[in-house]
Amino acid sequence: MRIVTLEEHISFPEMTAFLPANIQDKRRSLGLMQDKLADITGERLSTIQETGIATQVLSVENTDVYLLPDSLAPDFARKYNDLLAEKIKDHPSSFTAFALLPVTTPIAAAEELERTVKTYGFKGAMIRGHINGEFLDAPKFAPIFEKAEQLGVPIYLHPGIPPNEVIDAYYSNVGEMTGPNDAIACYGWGWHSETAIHVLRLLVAGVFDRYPRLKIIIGHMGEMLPMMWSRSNGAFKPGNGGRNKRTLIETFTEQLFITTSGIFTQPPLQLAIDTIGINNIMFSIDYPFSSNQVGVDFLNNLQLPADQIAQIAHLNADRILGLK
Ligand code: GRE
Ligand code: ZN
Repeated sequence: MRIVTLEEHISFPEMTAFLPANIQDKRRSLGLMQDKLADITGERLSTIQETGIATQVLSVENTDVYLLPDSLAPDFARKYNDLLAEKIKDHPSSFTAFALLPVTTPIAAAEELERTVKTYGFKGAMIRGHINGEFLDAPKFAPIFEKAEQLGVPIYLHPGIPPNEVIDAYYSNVGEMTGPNDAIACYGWGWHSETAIHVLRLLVAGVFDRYPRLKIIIGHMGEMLPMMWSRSNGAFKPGNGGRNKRTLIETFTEQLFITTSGIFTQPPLQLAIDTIGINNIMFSIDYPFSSNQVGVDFLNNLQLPADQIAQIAHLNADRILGLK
């Protein structure tokens, strides 16, 4: 069976040299798995071949580009995307990518999206979390959505490290489990609730209505939104204070897509099928934070009809990313 995965991360240490010294000190990477994040043709390629994955879409794991001044961010993103394209060029069927965008300079970000899609065949872009405390519903980010819609490529919204104010208010004074990089703030909970809030902001700000062909992808089995589906649908109904013209269910079933990244049990997948629907769910792993083997074992052991498994494994990704 053809398998495509969409939330697979890279980070190249050689790019750190392009950050000014004062900014290198401000990096807030989780600092995990540097060697695996940098690797393309070693364990990454061998395990995708062993597990029978046809194509992985790679994306940058850090938010260093957010730290740069406007004069440097666009060039840094171009260099990163060029390096990524160079490193995967000998394995065109195994690897493609979501672009890194200089989101703090939205016009340049839109140009970089277009350049990477047209030059390298990248499949869209990944944006990580809030952008220095701002969310993508802020009007200044409109050029990115306009360009994504025009090019017909999705934006993958990945969690990012929380703002300092949130860390102080929510994630401090809990013993060892404290600070910006820990499980409660990030990969155990905080990331996922923040990403759900980010998507709900896009809904109530009317962003999906303004860009009706825009496609947003989120990972981690829908970042808890399927669990809250009917309650949130009632709470955010048109006219209840938001600018959205359509209901949450109408909007998300047309324009929001989720992946299985990092969540490999069937009950939350079944919930996602029963809410956002089988057309909107795509298999992903979250390599190297989850292993290719664990992810593919989950897929191969799913107790679902074969046509649903094919949709999750590749048919939806092929359609949404224009892979075939
Ligand atoms: C992720 O990309 O989802 C991720 C990290 C770091 C730790 C865990 C994790 O970037 O799921
Ligand atoms: Zn991830």
